[in-house]
Amino acid sequence: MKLYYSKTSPYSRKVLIVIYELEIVDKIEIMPVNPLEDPPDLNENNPLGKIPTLVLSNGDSIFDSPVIAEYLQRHFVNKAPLSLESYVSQQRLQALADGMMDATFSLVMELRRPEEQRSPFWQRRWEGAILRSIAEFERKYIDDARQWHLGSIAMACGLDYLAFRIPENDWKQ
Ligand SMILES: N[C@@H](CCC(=O)N[C@@H](CS)C(=O)NCC(=O)O)C(=O)O
Repeated sequence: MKLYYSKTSPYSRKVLIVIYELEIVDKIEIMPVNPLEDPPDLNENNPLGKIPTLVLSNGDSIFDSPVIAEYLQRHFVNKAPLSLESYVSQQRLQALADGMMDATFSLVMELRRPEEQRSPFWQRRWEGAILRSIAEFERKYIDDARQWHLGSIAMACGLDYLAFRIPENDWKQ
């Protein structure tokens, strides 16, 4: 299997942590790419041109990161299924964390544009989504932070990405 990946992508990082947690790092070839350079082999495997993208040995490709993470867990580990409530709770946390990554990524890209091309409306919306997500992590998911599952891994990656890209947010406060 081959994983298109970048060190600075929080979604790729989430998948890489799952790979380490499952102890399958020797089964996956990690292919560092910059999706913004439009690498043709990435685009062939994922029409969206996004990372992470996983390519299986039969040539099939899998995206996006929640689907890859679930595929790896189910393919490599034969665990008893979670109750519906636990599954939905973990998936909800992952969706919230991924959404916070989306808002952070969009904000970072917006801040790289010349000032006169930026949209104050969208900046405010993304900042609002980030702040509300952090509040929800603290209010609802603080106990999840003490156990490893897909939701808590996503939460850790989202918060660390925010600290990396927008340090002035200072979420630890
Ligand atoms: N929902 C996707 C998001 C993936 C994503 O947006 N990745 C970014 C890198 S952090 C990317 O490849 N961006 C390229 C682009 O937007 O063209 C996932 O969870 O995998």
